[in-house]
Amino acid sequence: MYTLTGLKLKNPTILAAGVLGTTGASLCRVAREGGAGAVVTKSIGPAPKTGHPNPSMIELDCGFLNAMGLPNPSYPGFLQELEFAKENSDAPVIASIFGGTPSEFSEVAEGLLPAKPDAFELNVSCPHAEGYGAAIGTNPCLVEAVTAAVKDVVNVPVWVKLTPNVADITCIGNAAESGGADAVVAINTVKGMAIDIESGYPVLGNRSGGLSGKAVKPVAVKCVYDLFTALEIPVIGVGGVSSWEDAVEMIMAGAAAVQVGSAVYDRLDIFSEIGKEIEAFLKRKGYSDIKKITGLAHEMV
Ligand code: RRO
Repeated sequence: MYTLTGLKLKNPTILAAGVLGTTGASLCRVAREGGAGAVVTKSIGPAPKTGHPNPSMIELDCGFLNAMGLPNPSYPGFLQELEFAKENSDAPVIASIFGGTPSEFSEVAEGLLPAKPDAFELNVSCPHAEGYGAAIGTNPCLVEAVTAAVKDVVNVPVWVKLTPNVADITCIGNAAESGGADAVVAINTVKGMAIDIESGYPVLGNRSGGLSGKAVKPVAVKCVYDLFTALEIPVIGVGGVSSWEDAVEMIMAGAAAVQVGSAVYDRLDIFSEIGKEIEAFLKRKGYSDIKKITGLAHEMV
């Protein structure tokens, strides 16, 4: 068992917010069949949202480019799904939420409380969500205010998911910590674009979007490395993790736990596989537990 912000996890590998977090059934499946240590929902907001026009997700050689556009049924529309996930998952269920103001964030958090999520993840970092996401997450004052507003109304852990699309992610991490965050999650997707050269059209319906998958792993590792030094609270690493070696790299940069997003579309049991292989690695190297390698790269001078 691993402990993260007071939650007990069977392994340190967590489903990242995304499409598989859209229903209670899919969340449970990732927890039970996939062996995830915890699962995070798709981001839920104050009002129903259809999202950006198709195509909203494309696969590139180096990862996925998406501009889903925060599609969600709103917090009243998601409550039953969250209740189902909570009743049937064998792992903690984290509610990812978004809003356009601190009071919208606290409204959504309060609205989901009846389903008893184990923690909240505040999405202040979607790169293509006018008025939401990075519009908040690139402004330290807003990040602090949003975090404090949610901390005021809930008594479960609050994680804040950060954008890499800033000059210095540690300023934003510091703001989340000042607002009372229990952990930060780094990183959301990296701004990107693809153009079809036959027609000249941008491929995504929204023209631009966010890049995830293998290409972003070095960006995520550097963000986690910097946040580990700057903050007292745990850093949860996410971005391009598709193997146990990637997970260990993220942990050595300073991650207390790791989220997996894009790679789950290849195989659901990636969570149990990475969890098992991390244990085997620790044993082989003679480390008693994961804490012994968390941030290890910082000691190598
Ligand atoms: O729904 C999305 O388009 C989306 C979200 Br909420 C996010 O946080 N990150 C992303 O790349 N896409």
